[in-house]
Amino acid sequence: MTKRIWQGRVDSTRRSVVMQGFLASAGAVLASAPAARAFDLPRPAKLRDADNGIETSGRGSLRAHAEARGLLIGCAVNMSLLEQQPSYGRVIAEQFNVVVGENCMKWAALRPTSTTFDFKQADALVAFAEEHKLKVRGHNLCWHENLPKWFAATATKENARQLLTDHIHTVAGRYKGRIHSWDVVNEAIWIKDGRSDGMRVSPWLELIGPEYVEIAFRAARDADPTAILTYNDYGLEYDTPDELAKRAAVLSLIERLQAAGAPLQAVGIQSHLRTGDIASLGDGVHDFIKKLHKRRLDSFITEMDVNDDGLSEEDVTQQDRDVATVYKHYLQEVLKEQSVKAVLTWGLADQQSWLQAEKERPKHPERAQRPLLLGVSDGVYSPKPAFYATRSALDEAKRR
Ligand code: 9MR
Repeated sequence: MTKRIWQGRVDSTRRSVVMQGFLASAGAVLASAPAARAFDLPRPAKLRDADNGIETSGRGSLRAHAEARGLLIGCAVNMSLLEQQPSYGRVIAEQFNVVVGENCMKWAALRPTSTTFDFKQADALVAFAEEHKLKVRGHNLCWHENLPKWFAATATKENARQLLTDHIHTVAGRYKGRIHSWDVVNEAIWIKDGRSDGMRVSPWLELIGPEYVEIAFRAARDADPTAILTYNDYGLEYDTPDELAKRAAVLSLIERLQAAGAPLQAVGIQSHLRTGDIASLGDGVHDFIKKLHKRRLDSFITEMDVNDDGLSEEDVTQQDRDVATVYKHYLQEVLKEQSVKAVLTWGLADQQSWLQAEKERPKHPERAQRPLLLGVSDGVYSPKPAFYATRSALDEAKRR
C-alpha cells in the first residue's frame, strides 16, 4: 500500500512569515506565503490522504479515535498560522479535541509593559477553541524563559512575589472556568545548577526563593477553581542517569508541594524525544507515571515531538518510519496507565516545528526535521506514518 507522504522541495519564492529564516538553507517547503491572501483560495477542508484510501477525517480522525478511549489529543497552536492560513485551523479542529498556545499565553506575549496586558492572541486562541469545541491547555504562568524585556530591570526581591501573583490572578482569572489545565510552573528543575533540591536557579528562584512554586500554585487556584493545575517539565522520559536524577528531583518537589498543601493535580511530561535510544525509553517514565498516580496526580504528554537530527539516513521515507517508531513505542508505553489523560504534540506539521531552528539541527544543518504527525505543502496537510502510529497507539490504550 502506498502512503501519501509529504516530500520536501526547495521553493525560494515562498517564505512563511513565521518560519522566516528557519529553513533558509534546508530543502523544504515552508508553511505559508507572506501574503495572507494566498490562503483565501479554496482548500480541501479535510486532511488529504488521497493515495492510500485510509479514512483520516471524521471517524478516522485522531479526535474520534482518542474520544473512543476517553482521551484528549491535541497540538500546540501558532497564532500567526491560525490567523493567516485557513486550512491550519480546519485541520486542527478536525483532528484534535484540545489545543495549547505555543507562545501566546507566555509572559512575553501577554505583558508589553510591567503594568499592562495584551490578550489579543490569547483571546483569539480561546475563541477558536470554544467555537470548535476544543479544550484549552494554558501554557504557562511561571517560567524562567520568555520573560519580557522589561522584567530584568523591573523585578526586585521586594516586588517579585506581587508581580507573580498579580500576573497569575489576572491571566488565570480572565479565562476562569474555560481552561482545561494550566501549566502553572514550567521547567523548575535543572540539576546542573547544582542545588541539593535540584531546583533551577531561575529569576523567580533568585527573587523569591524556592517557595515561588507553591505561591504560583496557590495564586492559580485562587484565580480559577476548576482548571487542572499542572507542573510541566522535560528531560523526564529516558532511562539515562541525568533523566533518572531529574525524575527524582521532580518527585521531591512534588512531595514538598503536597506536604505544604499546594493545589497540584497533574504533571506535564513534555516528551521532546529523539530517534534512536528506544531501549532507554519507556520503563522509567512508566514507573514515574505510576508514582505520580500514587500521589493522586494525573499525567499529560504535553509537547511531544521526535528530533531526527541524529539519524544518518538521508531517505525521508526511512526518516518518517524511524520517527513513527518512536511515537508508537512511547505512546504504547505511557498509555498503559489510565492516569495519562492527554497527548499533545508541539506543533501541527513538520515545517512549522521549533525544531527547524538551525541550532536544533547541528548534525544535519542542511536537512529539515520531520518530527510531527503531519506534513504541509502549500497549505495542504497530509498525514505521515507518525499519524497512523499515534492513532493505533490511541486505539490500544488500556481504558475501562
Ligand atoms: O516552540 C516555542 C518557541 O516558538 C519559542 O520561541 C520558545 C521560547 O518561548 O518556546 C518554545 O516552546 C517551548 C515550550 O514553551 C516549553 N518547552 C520547550 C518548548 C520548545 O522549546
